[in-house]
Amino acid sequence: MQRSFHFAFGILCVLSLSNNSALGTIPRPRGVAISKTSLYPPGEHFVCLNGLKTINYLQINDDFCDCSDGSDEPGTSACPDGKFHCTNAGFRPKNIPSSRVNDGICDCCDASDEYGIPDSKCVNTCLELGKEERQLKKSREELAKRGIALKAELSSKGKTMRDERDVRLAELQNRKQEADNIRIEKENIKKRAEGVENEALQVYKEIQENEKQEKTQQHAYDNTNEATDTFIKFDSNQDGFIEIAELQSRASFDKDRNGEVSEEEARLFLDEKDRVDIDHFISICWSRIKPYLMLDAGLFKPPQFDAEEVDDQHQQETDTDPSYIEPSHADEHEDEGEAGYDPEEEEEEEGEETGEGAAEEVTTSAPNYDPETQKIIDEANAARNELSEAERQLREIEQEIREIEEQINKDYGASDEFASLEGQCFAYEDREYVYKLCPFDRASQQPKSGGSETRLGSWDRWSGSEYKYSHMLYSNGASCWNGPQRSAVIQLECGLEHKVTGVSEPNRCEYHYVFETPAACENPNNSSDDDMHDEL
Ligand code: MAN
Repeated sequence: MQRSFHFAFGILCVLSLSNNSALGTIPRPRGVAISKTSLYPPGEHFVCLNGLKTINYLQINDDFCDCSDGSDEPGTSACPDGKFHCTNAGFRPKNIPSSRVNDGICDCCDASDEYGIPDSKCVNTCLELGKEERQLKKSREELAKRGIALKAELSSKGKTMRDERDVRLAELQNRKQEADNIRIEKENIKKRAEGVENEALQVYKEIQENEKQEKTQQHAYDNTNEATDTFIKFDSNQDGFIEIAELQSRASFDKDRNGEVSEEEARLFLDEKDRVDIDHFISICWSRIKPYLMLDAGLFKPPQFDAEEVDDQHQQETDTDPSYIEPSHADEHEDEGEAGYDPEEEEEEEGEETGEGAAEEVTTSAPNYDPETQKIIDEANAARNELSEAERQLREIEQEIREIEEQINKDYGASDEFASLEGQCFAYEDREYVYKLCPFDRASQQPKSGGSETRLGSWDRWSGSEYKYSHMLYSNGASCWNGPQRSAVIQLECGLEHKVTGVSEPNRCEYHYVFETPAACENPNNSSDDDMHDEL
């Protein structure tokens, strides 16, 4: 455009918006905010706001960019990066990029940005918008007012809960001290009672030990006799040796149950020898042979234990009984295609030191105590029980202390306004799921079509960035298929009752709840408002 045209346009623009001067106020060029009027003092010259250039006053808004900061064209789109200010009287003022001036699109509610378009459809809607906004603001304020009253009740409830917890904690700490004293006393009583008991039982222990030894010896003797009798029975040619052939005639040694006792099978029972004499038979071979004879005679039935019992049993049995066969070994060998037990493993584990052959566990029954000893035992038992009870009571108190301390240290909001939400759960249903929020505990999701609840997260922390108590974070939820663990952010909004008003999953396995509660109500004056008040 020609400079002369710009100049004429400038006069038009400046004058056309200088109606304020008629009212006796300073004229304000188009697109300049009221607050910045003084930066455009009427006169012959205008100094660009960055101070880099002085131009003729009439060059303001002449649709030609003179100032490098665009300050000479606040009301046209001539300068790149220029700003146009809509006064929007009755609503909120607004700055728009000056490129939008006269572009045919209504950006300002007072239509001032489209002043150069003759048939512009833009009409001034600022009064209606202002009215709507004032109504909205009013209802927000009313909500906040009522909400804040409810929040005050919640805070006082929270404070009462905190006070009660403090009182309870102090009480529990006293009770813990008492309980600990009782425990120490009971422990001393128990120690004394057990000292007396040990002394009284000493004589019985010796008797029992002797009985056990006698029984063990008798058992070993019987076992040796049995081994000797068997040797004589098996030694059919009576040459003082048991040979392979003599075992081959006995079906008991058909380990693989194929109808015949192979030379290899027989040799296994003879300690891999061709023949054995009676001493070798008793000391080595008998412990292998006896279980097979017992099995055949139906005298030995593998007992049924659970795994733990088997372990204990095995320990006991192997300690005392070299011939003990662990039942599970039968299964192992069956897996390998063998039909019966193979005691060899046991023998290897147990060593071959047993000269007595297979011996059974020797047990002794509990002795009949004389009345005085029985009384001492009963007293020791009572002391033991009382100590256990005292320990149990102490543990219970300690557990409650831990729980209360955890609650006392929990952050329930700036004035404990969220405290009473703990222990409650709030549900929200969408098309597919029922979502649950149990504040300070967890967030979860359950399909409506059935199926179990999925944990979306456990209470982690307050996570609001501007105001800490505006958001809650629940993390470490159930792992997402091929993804991270689920987590949920709860956005808190002011409302007159506690309720979840929406749940979404903005990213896979990341959930967003909106939860309304009076505890989130704040005084609206605290929230920052725009610079609109003077123009409303
Ligand atoms: C389930 C729900 C969904 C989630 C998928 C991820 O279907 O927990 O919310 O997106 O698992 O595999």
